[in-house]
Amino acid sequence: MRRAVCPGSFDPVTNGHLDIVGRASRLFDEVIIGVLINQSKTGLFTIEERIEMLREATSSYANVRVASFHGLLVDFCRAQGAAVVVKGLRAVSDFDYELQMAQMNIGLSGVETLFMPTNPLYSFLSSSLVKDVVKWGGDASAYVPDFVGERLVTRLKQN
Ligand code: COD
Repeated sequence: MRRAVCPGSFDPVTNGHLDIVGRASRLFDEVIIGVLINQSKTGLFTIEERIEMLREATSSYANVRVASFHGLLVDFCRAQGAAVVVKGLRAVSDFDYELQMAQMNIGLSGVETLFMPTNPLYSFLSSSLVKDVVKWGGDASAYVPDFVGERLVTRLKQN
């Protein structure tokens, strides 16, 4: 079975993430979304909340599942039986760092990284920007699923 991992923070999931996951799901038998547990960084949403949103947003894909991981991405890939990491590339600015990580990952374990060009609709989109837009009352409905937008409004009102 050809399995791929789409890793990230997903705080929260955006339409840019979902575009990459959807395209990867057509190329691989199974796609595992890996949510990084980063103990040194507090997110807006807990890991459980991010997973819940990802599961809801990808429920129409029969071959996509969601799991969390900590430590090295390559160890997570090995545990999941995945030989490929799929990453979206937004701009040249993403490339430098992504290339370093991809080369380190292949050196560590032989796990390959496949880069997918972002959909131009989402080339400027990140979870951080969406949080900023919603925080200041802007309309992010083109960039996240409706239910994610609602959760953002509720959470940012509380903060
Ligand atoms: N369009 C297309 N793709 C996008 C978009 C967009 N608008 N936004 C995000 N993406 C893709 C990118 O591929 C990105 O890598 C991924 O989605 C996740 O994005 P984020 O912002 O949720 O997550 P990041 O960038 O914080 O995640 C970083 C990782 C968790 C992937 C990385 O830190 C990692 O692999 N950590 C594991 C630790 C490790 O193994 N370290 C050694 C590596 S050498």
